[in-house]
Amino acid sequence: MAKQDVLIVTDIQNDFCPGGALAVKEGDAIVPLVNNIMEGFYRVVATQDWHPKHQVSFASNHPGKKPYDVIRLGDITQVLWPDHCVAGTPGADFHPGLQTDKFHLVVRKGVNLAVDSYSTFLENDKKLKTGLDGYLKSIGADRVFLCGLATDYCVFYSAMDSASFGFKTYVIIDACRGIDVPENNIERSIQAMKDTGIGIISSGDL
Ligand code: VGL
Ligand code: ZN
Repeated sequence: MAKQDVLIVTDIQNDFCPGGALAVKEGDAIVPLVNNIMEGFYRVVATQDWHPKHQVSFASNHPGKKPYDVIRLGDITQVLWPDHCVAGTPGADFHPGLQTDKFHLVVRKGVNLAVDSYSTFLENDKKLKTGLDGYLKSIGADRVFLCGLATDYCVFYSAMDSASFGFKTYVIIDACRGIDVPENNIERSIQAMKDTGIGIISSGDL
């Protein structure tokens, strides 16, 4: 891979792995593959879901609601989640098998109490920036490759924003796992990414 190719390792954290608060099926199964993929990249950015305890996306903060209910927050449609990735807790730590020494930069997201953030570029209001677009532009990034969790949420929204900020964007699909709520959400997200011109590739294609 060229120096201008950047790998974004998305949210491979304990709470998204089996036994975690918002476990993604086989979430931990991608860890050896992701470690392997990182070897081929000069620059690796990791993202970390990092929520305050009373984040608006937690069902526990909405009396009468339960996880996976969907609510409207102004203009934003928000899925309510079990409490997860609370800043500074073990659930928010990276999976212990992940080679975190390879990370050049860690972007924490979802830190805003009132607005969730799936994408590692823009919060769910599509306005507040994490600053990652500026970082990538300043290092001259050309192609952005994504892997991690979850295919249909943080990987999906990050890939869509990456493309809209003008980066050639690829999702390494065998190095991702998804939540798939609502039903067939993974398939729909993959289709939407393809329709946007995002490359859906396999690690074997790198
Ligand atoms: C994620 C739901 C809530 C993700 C984060 O990393 O895909 N999904 N918070
Ligand atoms: Zn979250």
